[in-house]
Amino acid sequence: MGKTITEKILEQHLVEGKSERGSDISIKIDQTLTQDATGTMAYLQFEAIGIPYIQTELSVSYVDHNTLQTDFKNPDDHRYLQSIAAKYGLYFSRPGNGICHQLHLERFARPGKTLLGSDSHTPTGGGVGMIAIGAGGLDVAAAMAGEAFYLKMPKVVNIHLTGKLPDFVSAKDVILEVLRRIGVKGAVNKVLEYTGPGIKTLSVPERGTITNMGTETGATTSIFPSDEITKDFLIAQERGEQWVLLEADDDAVYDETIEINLSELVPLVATPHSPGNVKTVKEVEGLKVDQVCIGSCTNSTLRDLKISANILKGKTISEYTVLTISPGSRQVVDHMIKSGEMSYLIEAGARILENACGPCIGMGLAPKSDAVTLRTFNRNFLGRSGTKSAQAYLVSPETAVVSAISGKITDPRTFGALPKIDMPKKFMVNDNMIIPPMEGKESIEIVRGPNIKPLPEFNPLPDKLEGEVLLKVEDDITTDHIMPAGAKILPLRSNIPEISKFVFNLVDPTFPDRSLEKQGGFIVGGDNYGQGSSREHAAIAPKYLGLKAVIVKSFARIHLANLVNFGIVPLTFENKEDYIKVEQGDKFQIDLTTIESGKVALKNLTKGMEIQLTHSLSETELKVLKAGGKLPFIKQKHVN
Ligand code: MIC
Ligand code: SF4
Repeated sequence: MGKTITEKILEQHLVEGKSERGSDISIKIDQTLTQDATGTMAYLQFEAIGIPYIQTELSVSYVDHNTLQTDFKNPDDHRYLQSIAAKYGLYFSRPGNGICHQLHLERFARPGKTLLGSDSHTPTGGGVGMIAIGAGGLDVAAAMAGEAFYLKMPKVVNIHLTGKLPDFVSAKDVILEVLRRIGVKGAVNKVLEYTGPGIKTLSVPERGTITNMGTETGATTSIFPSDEITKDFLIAQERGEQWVLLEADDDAVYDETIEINLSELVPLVATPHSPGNVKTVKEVEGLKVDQVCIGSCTNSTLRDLKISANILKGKTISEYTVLTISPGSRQVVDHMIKSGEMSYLIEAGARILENACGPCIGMGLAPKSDAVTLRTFNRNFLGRSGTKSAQAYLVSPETAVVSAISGKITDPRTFGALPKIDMPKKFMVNDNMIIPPMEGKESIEIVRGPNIKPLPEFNPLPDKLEGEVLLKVEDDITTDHIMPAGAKILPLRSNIPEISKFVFNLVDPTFPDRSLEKQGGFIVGGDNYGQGSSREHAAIAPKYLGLKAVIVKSFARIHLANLVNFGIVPLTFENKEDYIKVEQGDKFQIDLTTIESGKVALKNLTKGMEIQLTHSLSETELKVLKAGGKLPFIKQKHVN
């Protein structure tokens, strides 16, 4: 029987388990990446594991999230990360160099390899035919220490592309079409694998846009084949020798197939406040736009900036609209400057920002009150822009710039002829802002600023959990709800006591105090709890406040793993209808002695009823939970 690309790579990297859909497996990780907002915690954990040198083929520490330096905290963290990289043998990408996923695709992603990144958009690497997975920082720290990565053998969905994108319709519209069809929980424990003649019309950066935002479907990852187009991209990045051919067999068996004819696609938009609320641009056309932001790891490639610049050439943006550009990397900027195209952006009135995440994560350039903000980004969750009353819409660069000119949401196909852009045969490669692993590492001292607080320690799991339902929430709660980001909170990522004061800040700001006062308790939620970011702070900080278990209809993959990693019990209602039988303030008693059987009884003492709970935890995950989390679990292993 033929194999999918996903199976080929996973089987080559299999450490434990069987290559059967749904079974628990572990795989060897070749490469890791971290960014600064998750990296500080990941490296504190790596230090705690106590391994003298990284065990991966390649690990890179990027700085791209916390680049707004309003005080000492972020620059102190950057120094810490640089000293860690030097001591433990990592590449260090300096602040200003660009966004981790864009840079990794340009400089390090390799077909056929596995990559684990402490950022949910790590699947961008799937654009060159690698299995690139987002995970919590502790899982990445463990991978750097040589531990295998545990996951469920995913189902593989064939996204079969035919045709060719019409003018003014681009890669972003492809992934928005996927989201329109399957929604934000349509691909949990699945890999989206792209096949068909249509893929030959998509360059690697365009493929990267699609695999990047595949994260918003809940997918474990997304992947394209490694073909001649991949080869040309790697040659253009002076990495031609790293190319290998990697395609699915003709008789590969997929669990599902989604047919997309690229020729039939139209400009699409994700409306507030979910990437899954997809409409055609035509449906929302005419809405006045206050802010347009081009950038983020989804759409900040040279292709995206070139098309934006050439549409804007000789025009001026609307007097009511602010336009920001945050380029993906220095390579992109270098090309734009040398070709003269950067001037088109500047002359049109764009505000050029740093090569970093920037407004995507509310790090500056928050929109005005009640603003309509049109973004080429991948997430439009409530409040993420930094302004709670703002309405964020996600679109392609083409729709974004045409709308910036008109000052209202505009179907870009009304613009006229699509300007032609020339892509270089060779990229301007300059790695002088990536510091390679150094010699003489033993003598290197780790530099810690006062904002870096030691890791909190947690106890092994007891047999019985007792407490109150501290919060009851709906479906699709994101990690941005649980542990918000933005310019004020992100600098506290290496300080758990401080950051925990902001848990559920947008939902119920009384949560941290109530939780501490009651000595912890439970959260009850709906479907897809914890979707979005990989930030393990959405588990560590609530754990610090005393959270014992989360009981929901269903979980998003990365958050579920993060809960286990920090000893919070993730349970689901056996019967989803039981969700309505529980209220905030109810007193619970949960008996964990039967957890190995897959079932757990919940006594609702307030309502005087028993509710059956269940879970999907593997044997290893149960052991991790019992040890009180992954760090004590790994330490135990190294001692034994
Ligand atoms: C995001 O886009 O939400 C982030 C910020 O990149 C996160 C990581 C983090 O919270 O640090 C992600 O996507 O994993
Ligand atoms: Fe950065 Fe935004 Fe990409 Fe997250 S989604 S890595 S914040 S650019």
